[in-house]
Amino acid sequence: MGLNLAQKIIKEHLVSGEMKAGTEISIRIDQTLTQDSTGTMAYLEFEAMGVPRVKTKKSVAYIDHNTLQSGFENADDHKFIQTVTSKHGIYFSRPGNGICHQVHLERFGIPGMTLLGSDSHTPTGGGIGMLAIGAGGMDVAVAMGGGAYFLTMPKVCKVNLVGKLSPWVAAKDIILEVLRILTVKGGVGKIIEYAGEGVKTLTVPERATITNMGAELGATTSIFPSDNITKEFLTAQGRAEDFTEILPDTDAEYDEEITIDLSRLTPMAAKPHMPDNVDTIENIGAIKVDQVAIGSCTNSSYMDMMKVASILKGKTVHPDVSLVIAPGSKQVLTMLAENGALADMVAAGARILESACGPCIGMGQAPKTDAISLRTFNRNFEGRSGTKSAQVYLVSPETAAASAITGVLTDPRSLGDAPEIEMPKLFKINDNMVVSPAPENNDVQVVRGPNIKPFPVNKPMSDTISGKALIKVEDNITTDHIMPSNAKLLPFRSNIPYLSEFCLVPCDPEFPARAKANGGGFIIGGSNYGQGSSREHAALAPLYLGIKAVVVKSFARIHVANLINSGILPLTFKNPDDYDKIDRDDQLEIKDAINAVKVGGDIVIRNITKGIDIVTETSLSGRQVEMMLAGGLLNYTKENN
Ligand code: MIC
Ligand code: SF4
Repeated sequence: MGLNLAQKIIKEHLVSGEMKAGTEISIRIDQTLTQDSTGTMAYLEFEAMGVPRVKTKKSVAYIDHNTLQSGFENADDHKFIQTVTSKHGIYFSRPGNGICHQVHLERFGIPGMTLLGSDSHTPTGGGIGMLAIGAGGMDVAVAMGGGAYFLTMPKVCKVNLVGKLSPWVAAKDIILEVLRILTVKGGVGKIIEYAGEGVKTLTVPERATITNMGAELGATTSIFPSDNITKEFLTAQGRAEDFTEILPDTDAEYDEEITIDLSRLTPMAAKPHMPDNVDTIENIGAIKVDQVAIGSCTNSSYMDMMKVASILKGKTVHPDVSLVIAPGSKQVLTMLAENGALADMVAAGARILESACGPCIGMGQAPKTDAISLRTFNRNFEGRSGTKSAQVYLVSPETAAASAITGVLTDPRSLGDAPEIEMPKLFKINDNMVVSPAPENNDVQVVRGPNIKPFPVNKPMSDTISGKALIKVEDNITTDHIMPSNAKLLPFRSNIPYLSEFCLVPCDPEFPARAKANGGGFIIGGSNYGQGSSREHAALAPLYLGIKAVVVKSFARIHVANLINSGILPLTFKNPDDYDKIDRDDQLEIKDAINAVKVGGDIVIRNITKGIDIVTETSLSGRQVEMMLAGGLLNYTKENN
């Protein structure tokens, strides 16, 4: 039987397990990336593991999230990361060099390699045929130390692309269509592998837009083949030697398959407040727009920016619209500056932001009350923009730029002929903002500012787990709900005690106080609990508040791994309707928990308040059982060294 692309790379990197969907495997990690808002914690954890030097082929630390510097905290974190990475053999991409995923794709990603990143959009690397996976900081720390990455062997879902996109229809519209079909939980436990004739019509930046936003499907990762188009891209990046062709076998088998006819797609948008709430621009109609934001790791490539510049050239942004643009990297920004496209943007009235995440994670540019904000980003969760009442629509750069001029949601096809933007034969290459690490056995002093506080470490699991149901939340709760991120909170990513005061506050402002007053307890949730980001803070803050178990209908992949890494017991209702049998403040108890976790399968929760038993289950691997009993990955690693 032939292998698909994902299986080929996994096979090449397999350390343990069998490539059987649903079973635990572990793979060797070639490269890692971190960004600053998860990186501080990841490097504190790496230090706690006591490994002197990274063992990967290449590890890079990016500074791209926390760049507002409204106080000393961000700058302190940057210095900590710069010094700790230098000491331990990690490359440091300075603030201003660009968004981690964009820069990594341009400068470091290598087809066929594995990449583990402490950011959920790490699968951007799938655009050049990498097996690129997002994970919590602790897993990335382990990988940097040479440890394998453990995951559940995913099913592989083939997305067969046929035909060719019509003018003005973009890669963003393809991934929005996939999201419309599969939904935000449709990718859980799967790798999305793109195949078919349509693949050959897509450039690397277009492929990267699609694999990037595959994170919104909940998928383990997404991947495109590494073919001639990949070769051209790497050659234009001066990295022809990094190219290898990686194609699926002609008789490759897949667990699932869907087909998308590119020629039938039209411009689309994800409506508030979920990336899968997709409709066509035509159906949504010409709603009035207050803000347009172009950039983020999804749509900030040179090609995207050139399209935007050509739409804006000679025009003026509508007086009722604020247009902000953040080119994805220093490379992109330099090229736009040199060829005059930046001048076209500025002349049209665009407000240019630095090459960083910026408004995507609420770091500035919060829209006005009740604003309609069009964004080329990947997430439109309620409140993520920094304004709770804002209505965020996710659109392509073409739709965004067209609407910025007209002031209403505009189908770019109404603009006439689409611009012909050529892929550059040679990108502008200048890696002077990447600092190489100090040599081995250096005496670099790691600089720690006062905001860097110790992170919480759990205790070994107790045999009786009891406490109140401290909160009960709905389906599709995101990590932005569990551990919000915005301009006020992001500076505190290395200060869990402070952050915990905001844990789950968007769902219930009293939750942190209630959790503390009760000495911790349980969280009750619906399906796809913890979707979105990779931030382990969404597990560490609950840990700090004394949360012992999270009981839900289903979990998102990275979050459940982060809970286990923190020693918080993840349980799913055996019968999803039992969700109705627990109310907030009910007193719950699990007896004989150690044995139950060891044996696996059913775990009974006694609802003492209601006098009933509720059957839940865990699907922990042998290693995860050990981790739970030890009180998390750090304790487990120490015990096993
Ligand atoms: C995001 O897009 O939500 C983030 C901010 O990049 C996160 C990482 C973080 O919370 O720091 C992610 O996607 O993992
Ligand atoms: Fe940054 Fe936004 Fe991409 Fe997250 S999704 S890495 S915040 S640009």
